[in-house]
Amino acid sequence: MTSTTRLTVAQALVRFLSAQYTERDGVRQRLIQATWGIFGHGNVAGLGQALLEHTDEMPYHQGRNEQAMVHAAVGYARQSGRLSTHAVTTSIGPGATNLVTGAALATINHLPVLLLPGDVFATRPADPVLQQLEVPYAGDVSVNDCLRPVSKYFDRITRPEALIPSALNAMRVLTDPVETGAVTLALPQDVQAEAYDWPEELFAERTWTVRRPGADPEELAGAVHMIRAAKRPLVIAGGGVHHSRAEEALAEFAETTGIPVASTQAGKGSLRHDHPQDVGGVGHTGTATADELARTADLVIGVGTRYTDFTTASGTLFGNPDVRFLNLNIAPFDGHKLAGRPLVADARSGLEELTERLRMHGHRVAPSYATEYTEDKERWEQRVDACYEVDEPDTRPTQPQVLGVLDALVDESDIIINAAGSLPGDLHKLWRTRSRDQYHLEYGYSCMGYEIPAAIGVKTAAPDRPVWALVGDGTYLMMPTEIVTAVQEGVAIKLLIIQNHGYASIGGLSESVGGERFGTAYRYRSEDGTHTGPPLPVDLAANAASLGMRVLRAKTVRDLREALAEARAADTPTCVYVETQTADTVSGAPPAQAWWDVPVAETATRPSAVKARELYERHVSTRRRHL
Ligand SMILES: Cc1ncc(C[n+]2csc(CCOP(=O)(O)OP(=O)(O)O)c2C)c(N)n1
Ligand SMILES: [Mg+2]
Repeated sequence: MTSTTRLTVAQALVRFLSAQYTERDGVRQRLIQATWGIFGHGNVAGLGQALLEHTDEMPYHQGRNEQAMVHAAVGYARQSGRLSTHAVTTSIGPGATNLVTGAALATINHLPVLLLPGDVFATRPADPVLQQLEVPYAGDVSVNDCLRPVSKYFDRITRPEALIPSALNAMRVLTDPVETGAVTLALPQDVQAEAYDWPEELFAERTWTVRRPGADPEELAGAVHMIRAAKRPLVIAGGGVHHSRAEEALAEFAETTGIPVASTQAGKGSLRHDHPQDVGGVGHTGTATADELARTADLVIGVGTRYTDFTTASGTLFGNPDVRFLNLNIAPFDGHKLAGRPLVADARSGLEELTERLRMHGHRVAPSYATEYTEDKERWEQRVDACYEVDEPDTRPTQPQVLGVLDALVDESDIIINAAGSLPGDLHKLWRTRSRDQYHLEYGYSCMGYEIPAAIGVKTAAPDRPVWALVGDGTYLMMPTEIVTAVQEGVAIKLLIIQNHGYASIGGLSESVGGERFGTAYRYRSEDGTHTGPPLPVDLAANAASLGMRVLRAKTVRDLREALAEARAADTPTCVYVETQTADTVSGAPPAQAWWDVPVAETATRPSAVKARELYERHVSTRRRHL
């Protein structure tokens, strides 16, 4: 007879989770390292009690906002190479639906996170319970069903024994490099507290191998043939290079073949910025070097990329009439994009196999091609230098100058985190990435507010490294809550707030599409009813200080140098606050080198929109559908 243990569903789940491990390349680690939680109706007596009872096996982190807890878990998972993550438990109702944004972000970015929202009573003794949405036509729907489309696996545990297959499936998906993303186990609160006789084997240590599938021989042979036939090949490195830890394999591939490597936001840092084959960011926020190579490439080799509209300049970037795509991707769905030839494999395995074959053939690009991109790259570097240059250190910096000051301060150990605003574009064009994981941009969901909680997650995974959250004023206001968490736990994140009184990025975009910056400045309403009055007297530095952070205010470039150096050396959570020049205008970085499709009004009375539409139609006419 199998021996059993009598535990509640919540207790069994916590014990089960604390015994799950991942393994890849001979390294084994805990899959669910800790659990974040905000308690309320729906988890306080179930999972809350279980976590209290098992604090030794399952560390608990207290958060302030459910969405932010998911961001922290995602930051931790990304920094851990997707081999370890956190769980997040919430109450029912608003606590649960606050997870939706975080879940979408995790799923889009292929980052594992386990969500454990409380749910309405399975036994329905007194509907509606507090915070229950009643759906008259469907008794089995709760607000947690909002999590279905943003989850890679969803189950509702309406009976204790259903936890067994469901928990195993949840682990399968979290550790599958193709499938991984948000995984949701909705837990009706009566079931959480219900006891059951669990088979002991459920709690035995279990190791999930994170696989590295190699390429199919025919696909590989075809890929080698395509590369050997190409005159102007270009690699586009995406986030899959990092997820697979394929940076060294990519460097070897690039050095062997001389093929230049451009990168997406998620892939930046795949090669160090000073690697001869690194040509920087590609697409709408890319460098002139990479975008010119993309325009003229006859073969684009996508490695671990989803080809978002930023990367393809909304279908207008790849202009060579003969261009073909070869997509090394572990997910067939992405491998087939742009009617490309798929090479379905783990990025590292696939690159190693390609390099070996191409080396056998002694394949290398023409020296003239290498000279061309090397010289172009040198010209772009001079533009970066010009953006960073400071003539008058006693004036307010521009945003690129802020990045220049940070650039001069950091080394390989620093990690910079950002997700939205004008910073992603500036960073993609300008930032000189010094290590494989220095550039932490969340640009799959580009979610304002990701930065601060993600920094806590990253710092938890990399406690000895300086971790910087870079935020605009709009982003800061969206989610400053987790500063309190960093202060409480002594997580010494560094926060850089860039104040420009509103949404500079969207303001610039609005202007370019005939929107006249409508609704994008943080200014008083003027007498004519528009938001064009003076800037608001909001003091974000005082706000951060009120939440417990040490705050350094920098008025000039000179102050900023000192403040950032002091923050870098600090071992408590420290914020640097700086106001940049030219409040409502563009940031001062080089303009976009490629288009991005934001449809402009087809009919309008205001001349700005009419003019913008003309330009829009010209761009649309250059779009290609690759077949
Ligand atoms: C949660 C969320 N809401 C809205 C947006 C759309 N959006 C992108 S950037 C931006 C403005 C960001 O302002 P700020 O952080 O001050 O940066 P700035 O543009 O001034 O550099 C907005 C509203 C978003 N990305 N995320
Ligand atoms: Mg701003």
